[in-house]
Amino acid sequence: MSTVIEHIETLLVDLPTIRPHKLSMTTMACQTMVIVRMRHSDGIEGIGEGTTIGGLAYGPESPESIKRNIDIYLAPLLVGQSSSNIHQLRSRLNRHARGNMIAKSALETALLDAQGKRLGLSVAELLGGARQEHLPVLWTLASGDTAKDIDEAQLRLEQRRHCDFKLKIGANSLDQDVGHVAAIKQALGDRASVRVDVNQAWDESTAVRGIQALQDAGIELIEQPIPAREHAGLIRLANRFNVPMLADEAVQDARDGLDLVSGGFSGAFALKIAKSGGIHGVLELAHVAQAAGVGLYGGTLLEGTIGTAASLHAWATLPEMTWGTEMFGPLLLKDDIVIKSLNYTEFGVTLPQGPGLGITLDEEKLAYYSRQ
Ligand code: MUC
Ligand code: MG
Repeated sequence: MSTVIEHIETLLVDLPTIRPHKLSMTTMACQTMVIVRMRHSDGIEGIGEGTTIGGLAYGPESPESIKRNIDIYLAPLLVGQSSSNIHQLRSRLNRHARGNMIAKSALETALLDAQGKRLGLSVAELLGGARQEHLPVLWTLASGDTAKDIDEAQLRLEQRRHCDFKLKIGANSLDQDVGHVAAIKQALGDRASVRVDVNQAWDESTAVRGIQALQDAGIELIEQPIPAREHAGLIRLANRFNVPMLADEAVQDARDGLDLVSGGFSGAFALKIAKSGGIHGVLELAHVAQAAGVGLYGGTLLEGTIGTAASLHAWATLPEMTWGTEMFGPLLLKDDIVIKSLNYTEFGVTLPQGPGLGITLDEEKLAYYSRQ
C-alpha cells in the first residue's frame, strides 16, 4: 500500500531578533515562524516553515493567517493523499485554494523533506543535484543608526562572515537616507559591496532623484524602489540608470518574471520560495530569468533555519547566482529551534547534508518558543 499523509500540525514560533531590524514598513524585534510538521503513514515526518515580515506589514499573509489557512483549508486537501507525488499535490492545492503562497511553500517544503528522508536523498538531490555546496550570503544593516551600522559591517568583515551589505531605506526623508547610505559606503570603501532595499517606499520621481544620488555614491544594486505593481515604472528605471534594479515585491512567480522581461526589464530578480509558493515555483521563475539574461539573487523573508535550508537546497541546484544570496535569517535571531544550526563561514553558508532538508528539530526549544 502506498504511503499517505496522515496528519499535519502547525505551530506559531516566536523568536526574538538580536537587535531591532528597521525596514521602510515596520521595525521587527521578533520573528514569527509557522512551523509545519507533516506525519506520513510510513512513520516519516517532514518539516516546513512559512514566514513573513512584520505581521501584515509586508504582504497579504500574516503568521496567524498562514497557520489558520493551513489548518482549515489546505491540510484537509492533503491528509489521506498519497505522499510522494508532489506535483500532483501542488496542483491539488492550487486548484482548490488561491494565493496563500507562503502557506503553500511551507507545505511543499514538508513534502520534499519527507520524500528526501524516505529515499535517503537531500532535497537538492531530489531536484537533480547541487551545483554548489557553499553559497555567498550578504548581511542587512538595518539598526536605524549610521554609526552602529558601520560598526556592525566592520565586525562582519573582520569575522569573514559577510562582505556584501544591504541597507534598508525608505522610512526617512530622501536626503537623510542618501546621507546614511553614502556614509556607510564611504566607511567601507572597496572592501564591501553596498546595496539598498527601498521596499516600495518611493514614487517614481523620488526614485529618479534617489537612484541618481545612490549611483553617484557607488551603490551597486537598487532593490524595489517603487510599488510592486508598477512594472512599467520599474522597467523605465532599469533603462534609465547604469546601476541595476533588483525586482523583489514586483516579481512573485514566473508569470511576473515574464511580464517584466517582455516589457524590457533588465537587472535581477530576488527569488524567494515564500513568494512563489515553494521550491518548484521559484525555480520556474529562476528559469525565466536565466532565459532572459536577468541576474539571479537568492532572497529571504527572514526565515529561520528550516525555511533558509529549504531555500538553500533550491539555490544550490542553480548555476552561480549573479548577486549571491541573503540567506542570513537565522543569524538575525537570538536562538534556534533546531539541533544543529547552519554553518556560516568564509562570507557564505554551507548547504546542509543528509536526507531531506538535513535539519532536525530541537523539541525542547520548539516547545519553549511555541505560542500557547
Ligand atoms: C526584503 O524585502 O528583501 C530581506 C532581507 C531583509 O532584511 O529583509 C528582507 C525582505
Ligand atoms: Mg526586498
